Amino acid sequence: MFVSKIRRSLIGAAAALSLVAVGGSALAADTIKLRLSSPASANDERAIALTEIFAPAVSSFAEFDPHWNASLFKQGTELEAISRGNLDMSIASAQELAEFFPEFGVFAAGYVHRDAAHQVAVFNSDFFKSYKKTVEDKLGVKLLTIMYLGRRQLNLRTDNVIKTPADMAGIKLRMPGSESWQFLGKALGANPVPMAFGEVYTALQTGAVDGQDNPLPTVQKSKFYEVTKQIVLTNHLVDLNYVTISQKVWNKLTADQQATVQKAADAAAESGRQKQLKLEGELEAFMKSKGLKVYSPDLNAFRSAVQAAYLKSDLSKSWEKGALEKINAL
Ligand code: KDO
Repeated sequence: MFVSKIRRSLIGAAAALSLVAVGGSALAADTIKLRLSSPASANDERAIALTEIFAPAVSSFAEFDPHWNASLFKQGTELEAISRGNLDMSIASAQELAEFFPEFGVFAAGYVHRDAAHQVAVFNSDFFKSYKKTVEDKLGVKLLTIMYLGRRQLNLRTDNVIKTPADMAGIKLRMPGSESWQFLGKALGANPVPMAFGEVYTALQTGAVDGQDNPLPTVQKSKFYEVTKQIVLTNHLVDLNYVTISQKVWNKLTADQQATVQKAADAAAESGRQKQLKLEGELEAFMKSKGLKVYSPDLNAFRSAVQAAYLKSDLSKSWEKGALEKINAL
C-alpha cells in the first residue's frame, strides 16, 4: 500500500504536537479565526451552507474565514496544512484521508454508500468512532460532521454512447489526484488523468481530457455542461466530505463553544445535504435543456466491474476486516 514518506513522517509530527496541545483550556475572551480552505466554488451548496449557517452560529467567539477555489491551499494539501498548524478547517474527502490512513479507502470506494442517509448512518455508527479517533490522535484533525456532495456521474465531451465499462476504453477521464480516485477511474474502464478541480473546465474545453466525473450540482455550478456533450448516470460514487477542524484549535475552545461549533457544523451539513438532494432531482432536466444527452448505462455492468476491481485489488486488503459488511448492514 502506498502512503508517501512525507505523509508518514507527518503523522509522527502530528502525534507529537497533540501531546503539547492545550487540552480544554478556555480562551473565551478571544475571538478566534477559523480559516478554511477548499477547492469548492463559493456557489457550491456546501460553501453556501457554511457561510450562511455555520459562520453566524459561531460568530460570538469565532470569525469564520473561508477561502474557496483552492485559493489558500492546493486541493489535497489541506489536511497536511491543518496538521502542521497552518490552517484551521477544511472540507476533506475520504480519498484524502486514505492517503494517510489506507483503511479510509473503504469509504471512498465505488458503489459502497447507498445514499445520503446511509452516509450519515455510517458517520454516526459505533464502528466509525475508531476511524475518527485515529485521525484525531495521529493527524491532529477532528472530523466534525459529514456533508453530502452527491452521486457522481460520468460527464463526457465525446458523444459515443456508453453502456458498459468496456465502452470507456481509451477515454481520458479527469479524476482528482490521489491513488483512490485514480483507481476508481480505472475501475470504470477509463484512462484516469490526475488533475486539480480548478483546472477541469479548461481541460474539457481544450480537449486535454475527454471527460470528468462529478455530481450534477457540481456540473451545473462549475458550468462543465458548457464544454461537454453527455452525462452517463453511472451513480458510481455517492460522494461525501467531512468538515474538519484542527484538534488543537478545538481543544482551546470551552465546552460551550465546542457544543456550538458542533451544532453549527451539523446544521450547515444538513442544510447543504437537503439543497444538494433537491438540485440533483432537478438537474437532469436542466442538462437536457442545455443540449446534453443524459441517460442510464447498464448499471449492473458498471457495479459489478467496479466492485470486482476493488475486491481483487491491494486497496481493499488495507480495509479493516469486516468494514464493508458493517457498512452494508447499516
Ligand atoms: C473533484 O475534485 O472532482 C471533487 O468533486 C472531489 C471532492 O472530494 C471535493 O473535494 C470537490 O471536488 C471540491 O470541493 C470541489 O467541488
